[in-house]
Amino acid sequence: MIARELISTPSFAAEVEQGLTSDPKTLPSKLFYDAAGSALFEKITELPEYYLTRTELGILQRHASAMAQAVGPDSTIVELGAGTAAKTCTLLRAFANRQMRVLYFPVDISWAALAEARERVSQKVPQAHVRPVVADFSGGFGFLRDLPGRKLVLYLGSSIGNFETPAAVALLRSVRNELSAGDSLLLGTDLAKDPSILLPAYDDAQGVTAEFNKNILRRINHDLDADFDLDCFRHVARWNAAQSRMEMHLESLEPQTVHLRSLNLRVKLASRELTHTENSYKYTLASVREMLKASGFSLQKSWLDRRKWFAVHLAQV
Ligand code: AVJ
Repeated sequence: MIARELISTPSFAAEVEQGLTSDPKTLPSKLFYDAAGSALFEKITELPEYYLTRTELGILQRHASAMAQAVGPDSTIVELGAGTAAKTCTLLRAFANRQMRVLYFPVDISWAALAEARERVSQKVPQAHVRPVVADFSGGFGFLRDLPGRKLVLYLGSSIGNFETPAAVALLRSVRNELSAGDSLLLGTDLAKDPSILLPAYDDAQGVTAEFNKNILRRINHDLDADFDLDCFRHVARWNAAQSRMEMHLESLEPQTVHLRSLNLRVKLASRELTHTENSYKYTLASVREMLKASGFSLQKSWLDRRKWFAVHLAQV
């Protein structure tokens, strides 16, 4: 595996300190994904209310060969935030069925997830050559330049939705800047829909999403020797219509002071005070087209499920 040094990445401690001393308080959503958080997210993807993963998988299954045809032969497939590559096998198989050479570079911050991805792909699509890359996006996308051939970059799961538009455009633009004419991007985005569908997807009956949200406090307790009492917080999911995004917050249930010993920091929280932990933007075809255009891509085709809940877009450099 290829490992990258991430000198410019602010540390977990620095990001937590920055967020908890801001007004309003925030904790960046990327901090969710320690081993426990990643396992909880996997559980979320299987919840009845969380339609995103299975809807995107349905789109990929139904349209994989059309996608492979639109992309054309002999592409090197690079997946950003590949995780365990559960959804990607369908697509890789469609490429393999068209007798194209399939070279697959899953990129992720988690070495363990990549090991699983490699295992899964070699079992399900034996024709594929898998080359895992350990990298964090805050280190840039320079690794794309080193990869051989015409490239198809996959960015699935509406992961882009965690970024506010300027940051999303900056991310896509820095991907674009490492690509050349003829390369393409396959982007998965959740779509705006009735809040009666969105709210339960981010506040499920079993409380898995609440646990996922609170796990960030557990992680801070563990990694920064802090004393958050998880029972003194409530998971809050909100639809922000003006910004077209779902938000997650942690609401303090009482006035309290938390001690983060490793940072020598005491954080005061008022009763009902919210700490913002995640944005999850919900797009329209027009807003995706706009975002891609601003990033130097041109939207070629969008595939949607029947209910128009999710979309997978092919864009050209
Ligand atoms: C992994 C960012 C796509 O925003 O839906 C799931 C994360 N947060 N439930 C999303 C998440 C709450 C997820 N993404």
